[in-house]
Amino acid sequence: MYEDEYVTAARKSHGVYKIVLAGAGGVGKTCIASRLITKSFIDTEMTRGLDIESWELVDEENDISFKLVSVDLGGQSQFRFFQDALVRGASIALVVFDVSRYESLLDLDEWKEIMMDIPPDHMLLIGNKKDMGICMSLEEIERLKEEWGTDCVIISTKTGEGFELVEEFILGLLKRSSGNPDKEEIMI
Ligand SMILES: Nc1nc2c(ncn2[C@@H]2O[C@H](COP(=O)(O)OP(=O)(O)OP(=O)(O)O)[C@@H](O)[C@H]2O)c(=O)[nH]1
Ligand SMILES: [Mg+2]
Repeated sequence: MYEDEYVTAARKSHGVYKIVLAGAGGVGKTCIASRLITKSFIDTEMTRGLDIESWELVDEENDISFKLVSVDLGGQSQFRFFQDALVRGASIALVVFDVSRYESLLDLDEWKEIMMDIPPDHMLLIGNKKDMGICMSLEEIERLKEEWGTDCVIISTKTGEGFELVEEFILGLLKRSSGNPDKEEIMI
């Protein structure tokens, strides 16, 4: 066994977690998922209904790893009829809007209903495309946070600005959930 493989095998694994990405078409969900996995910005095409990826997230500090399965939902409304079922059992939800496109904020109402079974502290609102300029007020973003009962981060997946906040949110939640064996089961 090579040293790297040995280190990976010796690291304690903390189960499999499902992470859902939701939000209007074109807001950057697939780019966020790719950046989480590859640590770089990869331009993508529209998701036709659903994309699934899996990867391992390593917490170097505590030498533990988490297996993540991302369920990246296509934002176009024609796919909505089968997406409710795909949200079930998610440990984490990233709800994305585009800070440079006001309509993407209005589309979140529809997603709120779909995501209603996920506890608010397991959700993060993400205002993406900060590099394109922000066309909504801070008051509107505060109102959104209150309405959803969640935190909200403003980031650019393209430049990477603020992206560490998304990674920190995910790792923090996984570390808190890892003591709970019920969270180790996933449903897709
Ligand atoms: N300028 C800028 N463009 C971005 C950013 N994130 C994503 N994009 C671009 O936005 C477009 C849509 O990104 P996607 O990740 O495919 O969006 P999506 O939400 O998955 O879209 P659907 O699959 O249709 O729901 C692509 O052309 C990306 O390159 C960002 O932070 N800044
Ligand atoms: Mg997509």
